[in-house]
Amino acid sequence: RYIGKPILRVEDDVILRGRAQYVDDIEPPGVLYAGFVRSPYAHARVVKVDLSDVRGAKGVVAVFGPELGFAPGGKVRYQGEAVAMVVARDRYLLYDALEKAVVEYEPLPAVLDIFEAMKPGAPLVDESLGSNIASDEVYQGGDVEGAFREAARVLEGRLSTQRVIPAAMEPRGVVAMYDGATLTMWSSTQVPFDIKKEVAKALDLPLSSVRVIQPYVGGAFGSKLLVYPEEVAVAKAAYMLKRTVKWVATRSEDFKATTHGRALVLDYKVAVDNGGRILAIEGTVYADAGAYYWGEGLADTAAKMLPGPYEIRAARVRAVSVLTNKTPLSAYRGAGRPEATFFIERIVDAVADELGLDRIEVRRRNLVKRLPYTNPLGVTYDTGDYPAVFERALEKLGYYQLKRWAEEEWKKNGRLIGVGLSAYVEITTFGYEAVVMRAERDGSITVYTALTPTGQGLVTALAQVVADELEIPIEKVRVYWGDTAYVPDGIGTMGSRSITAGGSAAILAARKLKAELSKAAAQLLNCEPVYRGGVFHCGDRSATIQDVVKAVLRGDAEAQLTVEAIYHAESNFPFGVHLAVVEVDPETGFVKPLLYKSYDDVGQVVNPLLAAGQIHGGALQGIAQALYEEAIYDEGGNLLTPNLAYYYVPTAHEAPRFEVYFAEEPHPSATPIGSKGIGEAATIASTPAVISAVEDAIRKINPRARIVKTPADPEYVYK
Ligand code: MCN
Ligand code: MO
Repeated sequence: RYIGKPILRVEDDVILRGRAQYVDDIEPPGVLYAGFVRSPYAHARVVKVDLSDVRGAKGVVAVFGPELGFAPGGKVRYQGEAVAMVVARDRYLLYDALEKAVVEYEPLPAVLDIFEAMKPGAPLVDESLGSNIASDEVYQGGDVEGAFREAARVLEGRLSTQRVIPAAMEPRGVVAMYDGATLTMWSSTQVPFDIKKEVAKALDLPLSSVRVIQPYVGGAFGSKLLVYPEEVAVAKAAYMLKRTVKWVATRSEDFKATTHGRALVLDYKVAVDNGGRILAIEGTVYADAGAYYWGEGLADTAAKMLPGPYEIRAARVRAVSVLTNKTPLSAYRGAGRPEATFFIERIVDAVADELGLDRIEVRRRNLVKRLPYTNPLGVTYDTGDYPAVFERALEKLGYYQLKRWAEEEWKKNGRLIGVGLSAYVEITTFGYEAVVMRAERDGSITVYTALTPTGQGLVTALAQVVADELEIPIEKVRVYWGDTAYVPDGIGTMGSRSITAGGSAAILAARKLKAELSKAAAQLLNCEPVYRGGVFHCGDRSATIQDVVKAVLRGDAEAQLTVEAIYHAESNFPFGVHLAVVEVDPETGFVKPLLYKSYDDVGQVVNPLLAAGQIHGGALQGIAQALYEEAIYDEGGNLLTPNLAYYYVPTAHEAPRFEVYFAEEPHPSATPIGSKGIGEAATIASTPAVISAVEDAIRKINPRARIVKTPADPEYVYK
């Protein structure tokens, strides 16, 4: 069996030798380069777009203005919004030509703060809405008023998470080629099927004549799961010019033109009894949605997951998404769950402190005791045993030993070391996923998946799953992804759904293929064969997959050697406990993460090496969220962190030491594969664990310190 083993990534040979093709490596002969004229203003009326000098500039092939749908409503709503597109035969000439665009703007007052944006008379980002509130929903359940009446204590406060920039190593980019019959696109995306549908609609082409390929992608983190205006515009240009057109964002362009993440704020009130039991929670989650409401439901997800893994019997949480003159907000690794987890974990720590109880003990008292469990906002957590996993995690992570060690270091050496812990429950997996599988004449198996890996190692994981199901060596399985020509439809890689939804589809396809091969083998061997280890047996006679395929292809049998399976997945809910150890420099407030440990129950672990990799990368992103990453705007809406010189993305150097554990007795999901997602778990659990650790450290010198926002950067920690 391959499932459960730390198989090395089959992707890496290609990637590490520099042979993987990313969008910008795709250079068809005669390719033209597209670039965008972007607004320097965060909010302005577009009075006039004069592109005559651009049209006359050297190397320019075509110029597209507002007619292509840029600056809808005649105004720009965030710095970096496109107002025109230029296509040139050379990249350098393109950037020279872009500077020749003359756009006359009438600047409008920009609104940057969500609370300002909600005030009557605030400048409107979208006049057609009549206010800056793009969405406003209330989620509730249980007797909230009763719980507050009964409460021994009521705690309230505001918690906020900063806006961050996903900053994938590879910026977005797209190539579109039109040969008069087929429009073929390559995009650095998570959603080739969505692009295909939207482009076909925009150009009024049949779906069958649009093909979208997702080549290797250097990271996405949720920021490539929308169909972006540039993708449609480049497709239109290629179609109109009957040429090949490429656009690849520069880093600073990507920082403004690709969606940002987080930026949620919670105002809360909790009702607690004297034993630290949380009876009810009431509050509002606000999202700083940016200039367009693209990241639908982020505040809503955070609201619905706010109770976390705790049995809180009543809740009323409002979710409000507020437009501002910033880059639109959308999914970023965890998309609502990191914020919900940060909020509830901060609240639980506050309850413990307020009542003078141990933070662990308060968690213990509040954890959901029996699964499945429906939280007061209607979300049903599927499987698990939170109390047992929690206790086992405490042991494995060595929480109390580390606390003692930190205390000794403080007493003996004056070191400010803090230990923090977080527990989380999150939602992973949704929707359908498709797999096409073919048995080849040499007995090997070709698998086409609609998943869209961007670094997770899914080619390896799917090969493990298929090799196990067909009982054949993994070398006989080849997995292809990211081409709408080979799979009818699919959703893609997001929501930590891939191995659970796509792996389950692969299991169903392998079973179908086995059944078809078995039918053919029965004809060939003249009996009902038994399948074992890739071979059909009838007494002492046998036929390999290869024999059967050859027979079928010779016309000896009627069988389907290409099968297709679609799996519709229900969501599942991983649970885990993460721990962080940090050291604070009392002179500067600088925080150094020393150690990070995790214990997760994600059902069946398919490949512990891949899963651990997800913890490392995810935790590092969450640590940066806790300590330093931040998209900063000035009051005019200028992005002051427009590139990697000003925006701090963590590197290996900033990483702590990791110890990653998975539950010895996992609780599987109700899917053929039994896994739950791990792709976002550490991004979700790490921020609150790190913040709790920083607070633990600084309390040694300031017992009343309380961290209520991220990032806890040196300036904030020092205060
Ligand atoms: N895995 C496993 N056992 C499990 C669950 C997962 O071995 N029980 C393995 C899988 O085989 C896969 C990896 O862990 O190799 C992640 O699987 P899964 O949890 O199904 O998540 P997805 O593959 O759907 O990945 C999406 C997830 C999301 S939503 C974001 S955002 C994110 C993330 O993955 N973006 C990433 N991790 C990323 N990692 C990289 N390198 N780049 C990104 O852009
Ligand atoms: Mo994601």
